[in-house]
Amino acid sequence: MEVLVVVPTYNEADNLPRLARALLELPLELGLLVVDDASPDGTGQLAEELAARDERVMVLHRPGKQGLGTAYVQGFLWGLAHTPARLFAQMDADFSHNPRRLPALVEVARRGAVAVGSRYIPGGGVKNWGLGRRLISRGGSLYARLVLGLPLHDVTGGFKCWPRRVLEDIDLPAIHSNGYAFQAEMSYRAHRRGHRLVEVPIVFEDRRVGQSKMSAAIALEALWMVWRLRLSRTI
Ligand SMILES: Nc1nc2c(ncn2[C@@H]2O[C@H](COP(=O)(O)OP(=O)(O)OP(=O)(O)O)[C@@H](O)[C@H]2O)c(=O)[nH]1
Ligand SMILES: [Mg+2]
Repeated sequence: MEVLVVVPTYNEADNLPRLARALLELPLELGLLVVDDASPDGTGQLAEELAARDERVMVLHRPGKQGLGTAYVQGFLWGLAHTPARLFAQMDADFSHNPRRLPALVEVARRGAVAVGSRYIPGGGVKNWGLGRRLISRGGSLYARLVLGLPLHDVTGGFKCWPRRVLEDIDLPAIHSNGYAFQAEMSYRAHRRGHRLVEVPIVFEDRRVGQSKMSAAIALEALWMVWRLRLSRTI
């Protein structure tokens, strides 16, 4: 296995089997690690069925919804300890991240850089987002880029591919942020440790029209989290 793809799931029964198929058909030597938080819709059971049918699929079950950040941290730590993968990818289960873009991310990570899927460079974009959400997301990334000095135009995206040695170097167990701040914190840690970050254009597709978890409270929290990262003495 060259690449371990870590996919956190919470109520993704409609998406997970299709996503697994799309990933396993790619011309990559990959493993798929599903990190499920006891999804009430039975996603965890579906993941077990996929794992029974294909040895490339693995499942971590957690007892309840604990957030996407800790799911990734646990998934990466498990993969580092239990697989020989040289690269570790992360992506959403809901097809917001097109599995067909994974090879492009892998290609960059093979050369030693952290590959960061980016909506805000030429060739990238978003579908199904209104102007308000676009402005908040783009503005938030610009703000975080300036405060943190990150060489990224998309700081909150979650479609990335990591070389093993970078994950081993950024003190994963020390990460406690969840949500949008988690994506920024991972990239910031890698950047601070001197690793190269390279953006790869992706088109992000929202699964739902209208319904967004983005709120004024989340946006304000993100503004503060960026400064918490910047002022941290241990990163
Ligand atoms: N294990 C785990 N996975 C989660 C949790 N929250 C979200 N996820 C998964 O993380 C990925 C991204 O979450 P989404 O809910 O799609 O987040 P989003 O794209 O900001 O919001 P949506 O508009 O609902 O798509 C998906 O694969 C989710 O199933 C969680 O608490 N635990
Ligand atoms: Mg989503």
